[in-house]
Amino acid sequence: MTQRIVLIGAPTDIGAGARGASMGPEALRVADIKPILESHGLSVEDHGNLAGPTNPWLPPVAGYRHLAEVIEWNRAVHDAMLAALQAGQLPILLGGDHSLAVGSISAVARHCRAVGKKLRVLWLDAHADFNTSTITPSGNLHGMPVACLCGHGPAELVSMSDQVPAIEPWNIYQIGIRSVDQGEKRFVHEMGLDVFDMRFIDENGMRHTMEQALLGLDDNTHLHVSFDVDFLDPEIAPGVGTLVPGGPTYREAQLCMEMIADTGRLASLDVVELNPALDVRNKTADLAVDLIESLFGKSTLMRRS
Ligand code: EXY
Ligand code: MN
Ligand code: MN
Ligand code: MN
Repeated sequence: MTQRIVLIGAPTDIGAGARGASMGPEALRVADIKPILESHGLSVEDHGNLAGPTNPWLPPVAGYRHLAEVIEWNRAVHDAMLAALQAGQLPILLGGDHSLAVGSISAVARHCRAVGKKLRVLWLDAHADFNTSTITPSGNLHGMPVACLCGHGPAELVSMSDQVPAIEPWNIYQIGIRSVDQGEKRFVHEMGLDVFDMRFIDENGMRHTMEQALLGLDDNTHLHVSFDVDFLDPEIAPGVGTLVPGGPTYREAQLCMEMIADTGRLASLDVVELNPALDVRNKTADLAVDLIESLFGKSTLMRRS
């Protein structure tokens, strides 16, 4: 059966520390995300952009910046993702900043419980995104979505799925991590998250890393990928708000995507933190689309089965 992909734009930078990720959905469209996926025989529908509050660009209050607006955007994302999943489609969230993963993954988790599927989340990121209001250095909610999904955060975000926590920490595998704040690090260990940081990737290679992260998937697993574009090395992906040196190279990132594609289990995707205001001639958007192509099996065309 042909996978029916739905593109859902969420043009906001409401949870970020720099302005510009609000232009991410359009940059991905300009990079031809739809025709390129269609060229591989996939069916792709573009549902356009969700609407939500503008960014008032205010300082944090009680450890959160723009909490009310982040909640509103996440409700819209949750509802759109859930509707697509219920219609049997494969939703791709075009962010927007990474705070939107709360709504996205809350919907995915809700759907998995409704249909009796196991959920595995691969979190591709330079950051652990595991801060809370008391340990955050910035108040920016894009640094907190994983903690929220694991039950630690503001009530409205923590309870967006049908159950609290929305997901268990052992169902999340973080890959590419290389910037974690002091208190955040302690909390990640306390919660027992599986983190394949850059040190692990340097020592073991991307192949072994992905073999570990994909271990035990079966026919009844829904695989969700949350792809923060700052996962990639800044040398190849300058168009993000939080550049952290020492990320995966082009080939390492390709292999990561190809190995996910090989599982045949990918069922939903977030593409977040692309910041066209900081990009160079849409280079990072083009790269993101190139990697998404691999995620949907581009390279398998070149191999004998
Ligand atoms: N850990 C830092 C903070 O919480 O402010 C930086 C977070 C950046 C989050 C980016 C998008 O993944
Ligand atoms: Mn439709
Ligand atoms: Mn992130
Ligand atoms: Mn990040």
